[in-house]
Amino acid sequence: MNREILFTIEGADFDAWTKLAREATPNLTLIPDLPADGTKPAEHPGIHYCLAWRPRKGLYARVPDLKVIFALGAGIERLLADPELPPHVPLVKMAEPGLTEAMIHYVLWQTLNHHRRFWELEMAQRALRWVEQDYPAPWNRKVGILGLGALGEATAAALRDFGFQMRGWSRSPKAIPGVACFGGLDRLAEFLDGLEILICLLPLTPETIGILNADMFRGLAPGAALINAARGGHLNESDLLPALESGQLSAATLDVTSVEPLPREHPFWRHPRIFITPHNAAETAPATGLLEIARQIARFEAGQPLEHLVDRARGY
Ligand code: NDP
Ligand code: OXD
Repeated sequence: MNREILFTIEGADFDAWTKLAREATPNLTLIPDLPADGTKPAEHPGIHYCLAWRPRKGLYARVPDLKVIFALGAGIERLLADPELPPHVPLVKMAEPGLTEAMIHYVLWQTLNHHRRFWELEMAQRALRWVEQDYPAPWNRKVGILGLGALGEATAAALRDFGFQMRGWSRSPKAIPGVACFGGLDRLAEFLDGLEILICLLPLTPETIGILNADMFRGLAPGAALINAARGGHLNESDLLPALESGQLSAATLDVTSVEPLPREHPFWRHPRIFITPHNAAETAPATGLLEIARQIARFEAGQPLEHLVDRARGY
């Protein structure tokens, strides 16, 4: 099998990707969508697969034989919102070991930051203060993850292995050894009750927009910490500063914000207990991402169902 994939990723180094594709698998050839000389975009008859991230005007009309769209990342809300997205072409979200591992590392880093209040030690150093700190054992720390998909489940398992007392919430019920799982809206309050660190790894859909809000914060343990590594739209941003001021939340880590890059004048930048990272919690690793696409194409061509297929009605 040798398959051509239309490469439509803006800002990516096409030659570097091509080299990685060659190293990762001999079975894929990347085809650039836009001519390097800036001339009129080409038509791509006979190409069945494309790798996409941000919507590109007029793209799909130029790929008349398209059979599957592979998203470069896991969060596909922008691709879904594209009015030109062909309704009958399957859209597959990315789930691959490099992306998952990076997310585990990010969430572990920040979970430890909040669990041990390492951020307080950094502040103490800046103020030349020698402080004493107490902290519970990880198995006495209640940590919960909203979203138990490709990323949430692996992250919950990793934090469990670090000893944390783990809970997870998803739309449908799940069973993950050593993680208390709660399925559906009716079990949300039970999931939240007494949580000390809340992590968001949900997709952004009409049902999850603004889910991180004052109501949710009130359901947590007083002084809980928030880690949002999903999408800025999950957080009702006007609820965050009051929650930090009242002590309902002790601190928050935001990898994502409603406007990115976060404008320089935004108060979140300067808040001593808000930790901002520039939407870099996890990225698809090109080599393993391409291998995953090759695997999915092999399944598809053998008549097996695609995995991580986006359900357009649900929005993820
Ligand atoms: P998946 O689609 O695999 O999993 C989504 C999870 O969320 C599933 O467990 C699903 O439940 C649950 N869910 C969806 N809607 C609801 C709802 N209304 N109520 C309860 N649970 C719900 O996604 P991934 O794990 O691959 O990725 C999650 C998100 O992480 C992405 O959509 C993206 O926004 C974000 N992300 C952020 C990155 C960053 O760098 N900051 C990098 C990569 C991803 P069920 O299992 O029942 O379907
Ligand atoms: C993703 C992302 O969704 O990088 O994969 O944000």
